[in-house]
Amino acid sequence: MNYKFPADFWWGSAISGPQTEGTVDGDGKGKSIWDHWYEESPELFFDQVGPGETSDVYNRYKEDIALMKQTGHNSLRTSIQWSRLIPDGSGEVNPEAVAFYNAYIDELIANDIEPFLNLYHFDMPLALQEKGGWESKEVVEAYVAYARKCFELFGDRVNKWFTNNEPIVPVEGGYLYKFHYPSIVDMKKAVQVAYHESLASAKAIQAYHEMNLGGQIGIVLNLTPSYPRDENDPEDVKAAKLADAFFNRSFLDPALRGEFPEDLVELLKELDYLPEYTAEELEIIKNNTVDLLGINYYQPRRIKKKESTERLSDKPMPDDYFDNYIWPERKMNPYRGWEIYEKGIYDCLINVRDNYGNIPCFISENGMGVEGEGRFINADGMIEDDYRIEFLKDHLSYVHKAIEEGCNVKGYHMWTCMDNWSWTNAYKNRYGFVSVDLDNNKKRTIKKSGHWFKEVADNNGF
Ligand code: BGP
Repeated sequence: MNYKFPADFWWGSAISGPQTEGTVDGDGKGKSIWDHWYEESPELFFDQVGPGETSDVYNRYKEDIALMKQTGHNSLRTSIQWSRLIPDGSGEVNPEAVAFYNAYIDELIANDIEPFLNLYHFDMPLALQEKGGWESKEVVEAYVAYARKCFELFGDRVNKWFTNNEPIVPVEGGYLYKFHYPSIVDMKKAVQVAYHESLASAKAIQAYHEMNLGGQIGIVLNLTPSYPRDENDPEDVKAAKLADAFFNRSFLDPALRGEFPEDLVELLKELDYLPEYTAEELEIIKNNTVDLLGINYYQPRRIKKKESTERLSDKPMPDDYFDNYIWPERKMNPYRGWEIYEKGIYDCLINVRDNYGNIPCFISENGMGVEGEGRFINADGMIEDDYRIEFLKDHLSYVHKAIEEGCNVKGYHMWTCMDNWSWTNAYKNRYGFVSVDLDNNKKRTIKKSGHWFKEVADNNGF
């Protein structure tokens, strides 16, 4: 064996409530922004199926947990749907949701799969979006009450909590580049939203620690290491540093150090885009950093100084400060169109080791989306995804290298367990260890990578 991992390494995958549960008529779930957006504007999604049509874990969780077991999981991250547990976002708890999450958690534990629970995965309850969503302080307070409720209900058995998955994405998608609801372009609001997400996360951490439940609480950040075109060109380097501030340090610094990056704050001040904040809130952020960091890594950013005159908006945008460029040596995922750069995962881990106190972390998402994966089905009905096995080996070997060099890495979760519904792409890109046949009652079949992963987990290495 070439790569042996530390004892008790977390092997598994990540999923999210909104992408897997499905809507069940009469189960009391309220609407999230995604339910609403698909209903309101189906044309934006080319009439693809919406979040009601996910893989139906709500009804099939026992079968799916058995598949997790068969694919080597000793841990799984999923999220609670806020709009399922508290249909209006604040107020009454839905007893059917409590029964469902209790049964789901208990089934995971009975199968020796440790549940990691995330509180927010892009799914703002519609009733709260109508009050401004993350733009509003009232919503921050509603989120903290919801977080407390989750700790109270499930904190006796769940010991790994996450306040938010990829908080930069609702900022980018909802307020800058129009791929999430409310789909507007307004950097001042984007900054307020980002600030409130950090504040909400710190307040949830504070609440969790005050409750003394004995587990750990962290955040999941998607990190995109930003590489300058020319390391010897100070302007390229400056542009890459700013892209890093916008998209990585904007959340890494408050979550891990309790403060916001100085260069970003300076720039926002110049633009008159600082959010509304109080000294007391900054103190809460300062004193309530995470116990644990989840890193989602898919692809890097390749950055050069601003050369184009093209502007995405009349108002300031992050893109006014840098251009993206195509690295001539880049390797592309031929089945989806993202760059694959396995060394990026190592660079993320080294960054946490060197600049963020080497706090415990794990890879909380990493994976390869493939369009048209059906073409790789063999005569026995199994998808032979050798490309995914190669992808995993390449990334895991870099995770291993980081561990050997002293990084405090506790586990690796792939995105994702079963092929699932995704925000704007529905079922187009398949990521799972297990395929889901949409034409045959969503029949699940383990892919070759799922069998491979089981061996890796059983041997704690490969
Ligand atoms: C991450 C999200 C996931 C998932 C994944 C794959 O950013 O946390 O929810 O969707 O990306 O992306 P996509 O489904 O768009 O290919």
